[in-house]
Amino acid sequence: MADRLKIGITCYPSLGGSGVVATELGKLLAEKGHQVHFITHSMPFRLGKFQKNIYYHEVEVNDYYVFRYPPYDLSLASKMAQVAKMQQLDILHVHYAVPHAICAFLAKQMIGDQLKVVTTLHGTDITVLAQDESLSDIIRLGINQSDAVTAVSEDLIRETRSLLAIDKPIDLTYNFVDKRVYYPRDVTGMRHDFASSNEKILMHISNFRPVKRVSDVVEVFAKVSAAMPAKLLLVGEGPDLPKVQCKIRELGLEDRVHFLGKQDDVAQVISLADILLLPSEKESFGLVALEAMACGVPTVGSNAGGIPELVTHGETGFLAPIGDTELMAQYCITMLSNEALYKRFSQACLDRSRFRFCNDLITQEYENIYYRVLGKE
Ligand code: GMT
Repeated sequence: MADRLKIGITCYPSLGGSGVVATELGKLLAEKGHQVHFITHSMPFRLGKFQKNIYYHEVEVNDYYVFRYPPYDLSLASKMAQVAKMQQLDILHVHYAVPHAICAFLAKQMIGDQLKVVTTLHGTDITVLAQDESLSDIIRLGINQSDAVTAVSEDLIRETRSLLAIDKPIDLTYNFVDKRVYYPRDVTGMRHDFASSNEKILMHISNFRPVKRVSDVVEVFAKVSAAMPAKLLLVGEGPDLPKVQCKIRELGLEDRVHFLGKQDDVAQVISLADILLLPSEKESFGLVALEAMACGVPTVGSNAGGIPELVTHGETGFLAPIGDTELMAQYCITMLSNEALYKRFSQACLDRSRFRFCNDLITQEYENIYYRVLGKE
């Protein structure tokens, strides 16, 4: 049995994919016998029930009256150092360069070189923030001072190198799904609540930020539903929701679209769909497409960022240039009007998710990185 480690994890506890990946990874590491300490400003939303080997340390921000802005980053760095010292952490694994890699760097200055820092880049820290000149130098510092850096796609590794001129090796660690949670669920009964038996279900799940191009989802759906009976299920909420509601009204689609709001049981909800739509402008990986894939649901979307590394065009879904809603709709119609073809895609989704993106494999990849930086290979 390899060494059991003490690992601190910091992430945005309430934020989409990166928070999910960080939390699920922590749970899996704890199951394997490592001691995992979450150091975050609130309880990670996917942490769930009590589990052996998992600890939560809340970062409290000092609101001293001379501070114009409460110094969250300094409180986090101090808390990381405190927990590292008290619990004798081996590793601080931070998700997102800003501010977490910088805080970990500060914590390491307080603790000493025996504390190793692993930083995972998830996307917008690079694709958006690294383009802001006021932040690029500090992001570069956080990356260069980490003992290991991982990114969730080859595309994100390339972007990090080109935007920040980073030479340091960056490990590829794809997003993953827990195969005990993500598998095709039997939702026959529930499906009738949303669509009749001759209707296909298209679905989109996101935080409705502009980068997700949810208006394209509506355009694709309008074209598909003009060709065959279909319903659209929209899951999640966010800044673009009012604009999307407006577009649905403009196109007269109100009676064919259901808004489900935020949902926790993604595996159950996604199993309702025939196709997941992901037409994003930027997407470093696209965890939701993997969640769909693991439930046997193919994706039709854009070829942005890391999506093509996940969705194999013509095998587990179809990808089109960003904004090409005509082509995306054609792809949906092709798949949905040929049952044999659809079954082949659905099976390929199950095989690929289990083979390349399963929890055992990716957890092992992270563990190998921890052992490497600790010199315990
Ligand atoms: O996609 C979002 O808006 C949430 C964002 C996040 O920071 O949680 O997701 C990013 O990280 C996920 C986990 O690695 C990736 O699967 C998403 O593709 C990535 N989002 C973007 O790059 C826009």
